[in-house]
Amino acid sequence: MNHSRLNSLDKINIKDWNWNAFLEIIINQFSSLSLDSYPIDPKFLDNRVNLGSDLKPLPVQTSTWACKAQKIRQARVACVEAKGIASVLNFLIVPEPNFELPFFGADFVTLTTGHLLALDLQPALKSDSQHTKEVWNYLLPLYEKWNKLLPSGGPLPKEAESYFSPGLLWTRIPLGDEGNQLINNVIQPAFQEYLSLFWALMIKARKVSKERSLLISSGQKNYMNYRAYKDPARGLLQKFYGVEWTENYIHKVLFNLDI
Ligand code: DBV
Repeated sequence: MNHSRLNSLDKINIKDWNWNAFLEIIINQFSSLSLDSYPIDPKFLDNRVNLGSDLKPLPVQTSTWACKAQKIRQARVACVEAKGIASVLNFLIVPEPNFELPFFGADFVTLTTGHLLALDLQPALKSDSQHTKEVWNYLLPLYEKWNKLLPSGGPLPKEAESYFSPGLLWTRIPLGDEGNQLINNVIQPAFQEYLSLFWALMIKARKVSKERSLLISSGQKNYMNYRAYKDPARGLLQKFYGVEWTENYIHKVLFNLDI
C-alpha cells in the first residue's frame, strides 16, 4: 500500500482510465471557484494494491479528489481502476443545506459486462415542490434531449427511486466502439450540460431560512445514509481492500455529513 497524494485537491493520475475526460471536466468546472481542500486521511486519498502476482501483476487503484467551497458542503470524486475488472467514476456534490439545491450525482461504471451510467440532479426532498419545481423545469428539457439517444438502464432498485429525479439519465451501454461513441457523443455533452445547469442554479441560489435549511439537511442525511447503507460498490471494494478500509471509506469519506 503506498500513498502519494496528501491533499484532496492534489492532481489524480490514473493511466488509461476510461473516465479521465470526465474528471477533467469536473476539475475545470471547479477551477472557477475558490476551493478548500477536504480533510481526508491519506489512506483514502490514494490506495494502490496489486491483486495479481509479481509475474502477473493486477494493479488496482482508488483515488479520491475532494473539495469544499462557499455553497458546497462537500464535492468528491471516487476514482477506481482495476484493469479487466472494473473502472468507476463516482461523483457527488453535496450543497450547503442553507441553499435550496439538489445533489449532483454521477455514477459511471465499466464492468466486464458493459457500462452502467447514472447521471442526475438528485433531490434531497423529492416530494417537496418548493425543492424540485424550478430544478425540474430546467432539467427535464435536457433529459428529453439526451435520454432518447440512450438505451435504457433497466429497472432501478425500488428503494432507490425516491433518491432520483424524473431527469435521471440511467443507461446500460455495451463495451466496444459503439459504446464508446455513445459515451463520447451523448454522455459527455449531457454530463457537461447537467453540470452547467447545477452550476447556474448554485450561482443564483440565495440563503433559505433556518427552518428550511433544517428540512433540507434532514433530507440530505436521509440520502447519504441510504447511499452508505446500500452502496453497490461495497462488494467490489471489499474484494480489493478488505472490510475495514471499505466501511471507513464509505462512511467516513464518500457519504459523510459529520465534518
Ligand atoms: N456506486 C457508488 C460508489 C461507487 C459505485 C461510491 C466507488 O455509489 C460503483 C464506487 N455502482 C458502482 C458499481 C456498480 C454500481 C451500480 C461498481 C455495479 C455493481 C454491480 O453490478 O456489481 C447508481 N449504481 C449502480 C446501480 C445504480 C447506481 C442504480 C445499479 C444497481 C445496483 O447495482 O445497485 N447512484 C447509484 C445508486 C444511487 C445513486 C445506487 C442510489 C441513490 O444515487
